[in-house]
Amino acid sequence: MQNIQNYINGSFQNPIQNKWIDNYNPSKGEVYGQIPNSTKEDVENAYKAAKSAFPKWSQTSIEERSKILIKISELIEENLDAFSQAESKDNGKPISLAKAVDIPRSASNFRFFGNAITQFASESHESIGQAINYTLRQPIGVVGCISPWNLPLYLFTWKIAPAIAAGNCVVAKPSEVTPMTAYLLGEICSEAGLPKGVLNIVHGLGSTTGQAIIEHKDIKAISFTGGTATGAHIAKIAAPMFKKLSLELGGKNPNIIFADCDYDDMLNTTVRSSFANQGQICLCGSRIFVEASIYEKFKKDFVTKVKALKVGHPAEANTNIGALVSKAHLEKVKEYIDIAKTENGTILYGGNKVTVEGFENGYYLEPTIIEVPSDECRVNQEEIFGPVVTIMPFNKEDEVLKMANKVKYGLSATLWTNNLKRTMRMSNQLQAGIVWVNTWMMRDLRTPFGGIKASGVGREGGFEALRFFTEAKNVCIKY
Ligand code: TXE
Repeated sequence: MQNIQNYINGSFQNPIQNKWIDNYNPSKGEVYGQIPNSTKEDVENAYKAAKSAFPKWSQTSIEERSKILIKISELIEENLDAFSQAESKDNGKPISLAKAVDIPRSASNFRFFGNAITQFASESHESIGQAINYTLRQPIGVVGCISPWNLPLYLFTWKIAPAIAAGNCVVAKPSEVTPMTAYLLGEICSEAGLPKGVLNIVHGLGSTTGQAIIEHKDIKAISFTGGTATGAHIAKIAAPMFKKLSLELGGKNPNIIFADCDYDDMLNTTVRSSFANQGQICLCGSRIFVEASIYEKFKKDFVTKVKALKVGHPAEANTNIGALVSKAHLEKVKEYIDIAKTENGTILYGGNKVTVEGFENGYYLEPTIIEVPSDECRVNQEEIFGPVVTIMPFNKEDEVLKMANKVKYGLSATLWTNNLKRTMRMSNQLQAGIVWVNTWMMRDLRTPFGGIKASGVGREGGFEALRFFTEAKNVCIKY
C-alpha cells in the first residue's frame, strides 16, 4: 500500500486527528493507498508554517527565487519516469500522455515563472511638474491553491509556481482523487532548496480540508480550478471575507468546422480535442458543429478514426484511452449517454463500458460520438467531462455562432477555417476566454488563460498570474 502524508514546514507529517481516506487505482478499480483527510488543525499548522516563512521568503532576491524554481523544474524533469508512472496510476490516464504532457508541463510551469519573475516589472508615472508615482507589486502573504483531478500535477504547479515566484507562501490542496504527484513534489521542493514553510501541501476531502482553507481568515487569496458548482460555493464563502479569487471552472466548448478547413489536420486534431485524457480536460471541444456540405463525410471519417482508438490499461504504450478517474465519474458519464438516448440522440459510435482483460474492475468506457437533433439538449448544454462528444450540422455562420454561444459556459472555442475575414468575425464574437483557430491546446504560457460566464473569474498565465498573486501599491512623491 502506498500511504502518503502532508508536507508541512518542509517535512512529512500524519494528520493530527489520524483520519485517512482510501486512494484508488482507477485502471484496476482497487484501493492502493491511504491519504490524510486533514482537518482544520492541519490547515492551521500549514498556515502557521507559511506565515513564519513569509517574511524571509518575500524578501528573498528575485535571482534566488528564480534559481530555486528552475531547480524544481530540473528535478521534475530528472524524475520524469517516476512522476509519469505515479500520475498515470493515480488518474488512469495513459502513461504516454503523462510522459508527453502532464509532467513536462509541470516542469515548464516552474521554469516559466522562474524566468517570468525576473522580467515582472512595476510601473512608474510622472505627474509632470508635480510628482513621480511608482507602483509596487507586493506579495499578498499566505495564499491558498486548490486543484482538481484531471491534470493533477500540471494544474497544481500552474498555481503554486507563480504564487511562490511572486514571494508568497502557499497552503496547497490537490484533489483527494489524485494526490500522488503532489506528494512527490514535496520531496523535490526540499531537494531544490525551497525554504521550509514556503510550500505546504495538505491532503483531504474538499468538504473538510478544502473548506478549512477557504474559511481561514488569514489566507488572503484563493486560486481554484474545478467544477463550476464548487467554484460558486467557494465564492460565496470567500467574497464576504474579501479574499482575492481566481476561479477556473468547467467548460462546454464548441468545435466549429467549416468546409474550407485543412481537412486532414482538422480531423486528426478533432480526435485529440474530443478524447485526450479520456475527455477529462475542461478545454476539450465537446460540441462539434460541422458545415452541412461536409457533414456526412466528416461523420464517416470521424467514426472510422475514433473506432481505431485503443481503450486499454494506461501502462500499455499503445493505449489511447485509459481509465476514467473514478467509479462515480464513470457512472456520471454513462448516465449522460443514457440521457442522450432519451433526447433522440443517436449513438454513432461507443457508449459502452469496456472490460479490459486482467483489469475487469477498472473504470473503462468507449469513446462516444452522439449525433444530436438540437443544440438545446442536455448533452449539448451540460459539461459531461468524459470521452463523449456531440455532433450536428449547421448551414450559416450566424446560426453556428448563436449555438456556440448558447451555453452557460465560456471557456474555449475551436474554429476550423482558412477564411481570414470569417476568422476575425467569429473570434471576435465567440463568448470564450480562449479561441483556437486551426489548432487545439497550443499553449504559450505568456498568454492569459481562463474563461467567462460560468467558466470562471480571472485569468492565469504569464503576468496575469503574477498580478493575481501580488497587491499593487501606488506611491506618489511630490517634487
Ligand atoms: O472538481 P471539484 P472535480 C469539472 C468537471 C468535473 C467537476 C468535478 O465537470 O466533473 O468539475 O470535478 C476541492 N472547499 N472540472 O471533482 O469537486 C476538491 O477537493 C474547497 C473542470 O475535480 O470542484 C478538489 O481539490 N475545496 C475543471 C478541487 O476542489 C473544495 C477540472 C476540485 O474539486 C470544496 C476538473 C470545498 N467546499 C473538474 N469542494 C477545469 N475547469 O479544469 C471540493 N473542493
